[in-house]
Amino acid sequence: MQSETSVPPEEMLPERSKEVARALRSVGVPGEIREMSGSTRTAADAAATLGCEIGAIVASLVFLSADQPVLVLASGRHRVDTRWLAEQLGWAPLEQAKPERVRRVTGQAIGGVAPLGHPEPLPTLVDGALADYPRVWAAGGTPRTVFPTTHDELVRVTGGRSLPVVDERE
Ligand code: 5CA
Repeated sequence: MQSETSVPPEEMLPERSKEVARALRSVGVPGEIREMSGSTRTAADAAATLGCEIGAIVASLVFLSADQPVLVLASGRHRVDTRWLAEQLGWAPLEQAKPERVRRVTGQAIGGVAPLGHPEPLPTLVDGALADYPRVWAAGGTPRTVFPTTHDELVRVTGGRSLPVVDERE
């Protein structure tokens, strides 16, 4: 449960998470990375481990549009409507990046991809639905690490664009 999560000193974190912690600090984010005893590999795992709503989990998903990577920070309650989203943006179709490509562009493995702390910043889209929650949880670089944040903070630290990722008229 959230109340039981302890914030370890940064040097105790896994190597991948230290990079995320440094990136967070460099943009002035107060939330600290926690290493959980349970899995946070998927949004469902993270919600169960943290004891929060699945919608308050941030899935950090890498897609390719015309082979260019783009990071979509989606609420765990949404399955990104790639066709609709690409149409809204006037972009070439979006396809999900394969695991090797995800690792190359983020330096992190699927299940632990964080919104930042990547070798090069990625163009980022932020699901507006994350604003429904006063606090959301994003991965901290590994499948057991998370940090608390907000929709607005994610937009700020990624230089991202907030928009719906599913057609909400449906
Ligand atoms: N640690 C949690 C958030 S705290 C997390 O990473 N959740 S996630 O939803 O962003 O990560 C799992 C996502 O990885 C899945 O939703 C799926 O979109 C993606 N994924 C899983 N397997 C593959 C795969 N083989 N290729 C590409 N993407 C995949």
